[in-house]
Amino acid sequence: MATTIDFSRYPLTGWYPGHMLKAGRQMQASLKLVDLVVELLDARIPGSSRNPIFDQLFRGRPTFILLNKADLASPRVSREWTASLRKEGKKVVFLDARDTRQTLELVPAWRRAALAERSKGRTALNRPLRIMIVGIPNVGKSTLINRLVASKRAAVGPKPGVTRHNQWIRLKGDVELLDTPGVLWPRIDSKEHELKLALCGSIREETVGPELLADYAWAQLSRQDQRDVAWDTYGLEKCPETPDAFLEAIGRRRGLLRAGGAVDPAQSAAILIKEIRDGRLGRLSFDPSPA
Ligand SMILES: Nc1nc2c(ncn2[C@@H]2O[C@H](COP(=O)(O)OP(=O)(O)OP(=O)(O)O)[C@@H](O)[C@H]2O)c(=O)[nH]1
Ligand SMILES: [Mg+2]
Repeated sequence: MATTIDFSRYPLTGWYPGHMLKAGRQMQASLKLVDLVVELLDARIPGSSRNPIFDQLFRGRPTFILLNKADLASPRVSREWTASLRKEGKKVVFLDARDTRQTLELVPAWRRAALAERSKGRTALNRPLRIMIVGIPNVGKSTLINRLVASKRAAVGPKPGVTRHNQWIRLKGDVELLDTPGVLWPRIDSKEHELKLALCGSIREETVGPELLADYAWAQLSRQDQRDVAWDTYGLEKCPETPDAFLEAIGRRRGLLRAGGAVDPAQSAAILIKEIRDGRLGRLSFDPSPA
């Protein structure tokens, strides 16, 4: 019988740095300048990457939802989320923002929605169409914008908090895109929710603790359909019974040994977290399919 871990007994970090509060206020101020809001979610956690403050902030404004990093998510679970979000009346597109072809297909639909908004007289007619791109940290906002403009105008990187300020970027023709800093919300109410965000790179692993995050990664992997996980990455056939046994197996496979030959669990944890985020363990989703 495999171990179970009660993650709720670990304290919440409450991580909500001041720049996020400021960024949220700036988004609200920018709202009157834009015709359309595009919200990026992480396709691996379609429920847990939705920022509840956006619902209040953008109430009544047309919003497109993109589930980015779809290349890393389970295709089966993604199909189930698509059906459920469409039932809610949302327009949903699963996306790999690094793929130019996929990103360019988005613009005509955005343009139509932005023009429809203008026809209601809410924003001025004699200026470019303006689209604000929002989402939690590290979800791929700046990557998407760079693909659309075919240049590296926005800074991108594999950690949360790369974009620190709003930045307008002109797309060919009459469209301007507003890149915004990733924002979370003041109170994330469960430890598992924090750990999911950390596993997907929206909260830094140092903030939650890499070894606790590795335990959580193990728990997530043990819950997956075992056929979906690329266990052979670490020379395994199935999920080890405990997180410690898992880190031991990873360390042996990768030769992460301390003097004396014992495995260094901290190094194994770091490798595991990085390789899950890079998709080396297969296409995995961490929010269960909606009911
Ligand atoms: N696999 C995969 N990686 C992606 C995708 N989109 C972005 N990335 C990677 O995710 C990381 C974060 O991308 P950014 O564009 O900096 O994310 P961001 O949302 O602007 O992040 P902040 O500015 O920190 O809020 C980078 O390493 C990108 O290469 C995607 O669709 N698939
Ligand atoms: Mg960015």
